[in-house]
Amino acid sequence: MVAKTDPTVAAGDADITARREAFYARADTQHLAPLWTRLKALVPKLPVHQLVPHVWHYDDLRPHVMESARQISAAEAERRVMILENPSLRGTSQVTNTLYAGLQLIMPGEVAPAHRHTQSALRFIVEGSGAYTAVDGEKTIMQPGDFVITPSWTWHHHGHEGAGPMVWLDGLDIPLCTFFGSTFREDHDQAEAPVERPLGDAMARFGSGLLPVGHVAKNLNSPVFNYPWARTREALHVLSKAGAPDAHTGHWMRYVNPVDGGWAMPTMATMVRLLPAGFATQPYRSSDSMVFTTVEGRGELRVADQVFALGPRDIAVVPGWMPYTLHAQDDWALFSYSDRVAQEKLGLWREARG
Ligand code: GTQ
Repeated sequence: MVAKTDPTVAAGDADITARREAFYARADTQHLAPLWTRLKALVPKLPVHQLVPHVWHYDDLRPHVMESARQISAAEAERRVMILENPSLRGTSQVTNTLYAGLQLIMPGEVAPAHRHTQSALRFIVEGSGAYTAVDGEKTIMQPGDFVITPSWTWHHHGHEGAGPMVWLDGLDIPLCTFFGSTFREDHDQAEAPVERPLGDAMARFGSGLLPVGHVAKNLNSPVFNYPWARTREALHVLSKAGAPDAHTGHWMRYVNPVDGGWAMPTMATMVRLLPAGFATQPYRSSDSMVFTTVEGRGELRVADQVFALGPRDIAVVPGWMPYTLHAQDDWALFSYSDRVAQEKLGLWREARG
């Protein structure tokens, strides 16, 4: 039954605001607040966030990244990284609400010392060759376009036995771990953690269309921890000849954990797409804010009413639920990462075409 008289109105409209404010003040002394003044903001119809779309052109970043090596060694810095901050989140080390992005530089002969942390890290190699990362007892030599995984709580260090500077994009779920209050780190007692298996061991065991019989997963990540660009590129080009690209997303593939067919990492979705020269996508949006980088080719990214030209090694961030389109000038290969895996596991992820 609906009450015939509303006691809040019965006292007289003129007093109502003052009476409520006085009530809020009394409740406030007990660290209590009314929901109804905040409900629409707390539970909005559509995602509300401060993020803005942005593009970092590698040519503009590179001099600063290179200068970092003249300012500090990898050993002293522990990780010599220039952080990419969303322009609306300056000072937070966030590229999105849940993700971090940075450009890490290592010079020949340097070692970035071994540590481990609960945050998961991905590396997407931007330039150079000959550097390695050692993860959980195995080294891998990195090449531009390779996607490399550092699972949560695994020992890792980086080194460079080749020539010339080596730069990669670091993607970590740092803000997500901070939000959950689940951030832990530990330093190894040696700069280089023990390497126990030969180069290529993980690829042979897990990345060759085979799995060791009786294999039991060690953690929630793909045991293939380096997905080399040469193989990814070949796959994209072969499939692009076999059929038309998806109208909204292009030829879009995800990096897969061969053990269970799921995502390669437990919090971050890593994907790669090829857009044939001249192809333009129809608008697409999803609830995961996404970081993009161009591997090869160039094109135009439109987000809301902004237009960004993206060339090789440029990095972009597209806020969740903002429609975007991609228009390829030449065959355009784009890597991306987002928190889609975490959103899917929590039943939150949405997408819309058009
Ligand atoms: O390479 O372990 O960009 O721990 C930030 C934190 C890289 C790393 C980053 C890290 C690392």
